[in-house]
Amino acid sequence: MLELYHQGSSACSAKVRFALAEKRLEWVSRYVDILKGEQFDPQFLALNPKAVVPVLVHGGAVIPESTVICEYLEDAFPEHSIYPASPLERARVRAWTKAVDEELHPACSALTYIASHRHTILRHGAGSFDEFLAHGPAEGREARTLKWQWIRTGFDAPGAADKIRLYDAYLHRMDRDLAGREWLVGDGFSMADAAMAPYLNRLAALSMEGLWRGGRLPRLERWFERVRERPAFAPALIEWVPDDLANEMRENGRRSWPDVAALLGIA
Ligand SMILES: N[C@@H](CCC(=O)N[C@@H](CS)C(=O)NCC(=O)O)C(=O)O
Repeated sequence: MLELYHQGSSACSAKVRFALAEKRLEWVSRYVDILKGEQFDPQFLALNPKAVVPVLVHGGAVIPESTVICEYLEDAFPEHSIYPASPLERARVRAWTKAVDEELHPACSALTYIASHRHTILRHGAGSFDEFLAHGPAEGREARTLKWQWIRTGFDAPGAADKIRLYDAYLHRMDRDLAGREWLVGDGFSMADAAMAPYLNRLAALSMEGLWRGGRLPRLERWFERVRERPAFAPALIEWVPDDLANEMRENGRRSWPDVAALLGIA
């Protein structure tokens, strides 16, 4: 049995759900509400001391890290492959997934917390976050401290503007790489597309499609339309987000858009 510890709006969780759906694999949901602090429950910390989702449990074996999980799924269930066959194209897919893990995901966390999640967490009462920052394990501490600054101070947090510029730089890079092609690597949909899709979807969920619409990044706009048309897209990326959270992200994002647009010089 495949069990996935995940959360609706988490981009890393969405990536794994997308891979599972494209590979037509059945899985059991273990929902962890990270906006209410459920990632700090001792049972979850025993699975992942970093206190982040997703975590896959397969036959009792615990596998953290979204990219590692997707590679594991491909190795363990080669049918309906989402990695290209050629070594060079596989390397190109990995270059995208590495960039997501190292740069794009932290930039996305910053924007999401600053533009929306901070309001949700502060409304729920930030007690468990405070407590966990004081007593949590060393693993993941740096990321938690940063997150706390985003929650407390929003756009004024140190480095926030650089993270938003970095996010935008990735959108430009995708648009450039999509010149003359439909998918990011090779001739067909691959894990590179599955890895990037949640980050476009996040911006759409935050009412920030102006980052690519209106002729700004037309190849990226068409790519995202193709991704959205895939049967796996809505079940994996849309339907797990609770309605109240989706509404909150849309409205909070709309209010934050003028700050983001001004920062990036979008009229
Ligand atoms: N490198 C990890 C990052 C995981 C991560 O940052 N997960 C976020 C959601 S996308 C999380 O659980 N955050 C918990 C929190 O905000 O406290 C992966 O790819 O799985």
